[in-house]
Amino acid sequence: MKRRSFFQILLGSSLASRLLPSTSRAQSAPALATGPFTLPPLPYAPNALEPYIDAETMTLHHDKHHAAYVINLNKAIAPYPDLQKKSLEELLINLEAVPAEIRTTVRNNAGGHANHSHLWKTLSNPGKKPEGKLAKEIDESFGSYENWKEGMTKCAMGIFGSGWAWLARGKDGKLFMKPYPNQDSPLMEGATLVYGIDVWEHAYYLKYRNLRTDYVRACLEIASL
Ligand code: MN3
Repeated sequence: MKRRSFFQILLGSSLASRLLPSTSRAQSAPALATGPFTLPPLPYAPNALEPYIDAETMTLHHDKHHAAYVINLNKAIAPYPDLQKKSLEELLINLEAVPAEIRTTVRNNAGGHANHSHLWKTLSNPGKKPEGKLAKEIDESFGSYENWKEGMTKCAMGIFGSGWAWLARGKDGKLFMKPYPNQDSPLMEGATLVYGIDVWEHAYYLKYRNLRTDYVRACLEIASL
């Protein structure tokens, strides 16, 4: 077969449609854009946190897992224009206002979107210890930054299955550490997020396998409060 005729056949085949860029595919790909919520870009390259977090895990975690929370949240609220006007905080603090048939979906996916959006912004390599007021508050609340890290490790290691350990600021203005199951978020209690450790296996299993403690300690090394 001559080269030219091979390409003519290829171009007419479904294989070609998968290999070649297509306008219609490019337009249909970002399902993310079909709702009020969008996936924030990672604020650094996927390998920026190595060796603590490997590039493959970071890419999958952001581009697939976080993206799925955004897509599923947009899908769930698509039939509800009133919900589309709400912020993540507004949705999560008043889940009773969300229709029962989508309440769990909104809880999981709005929580997932909020938790991950905050997480990416609070990681850097090397990590950045808190300064000023927050540093003082951590010392006052937990004794020292090192004590806080130990507390977060215990909190994260006490979670059975998937969830998060959060440092958050309660409505009373005080810092607290607390474990949350699944994608539940301190935002559900009207607290604000300070620093979270994602202990879902998708966050570490490629690199750390079953060694959750090593992963949790790595997260605390790259914490950027
Ligand atoms: Mn995650």
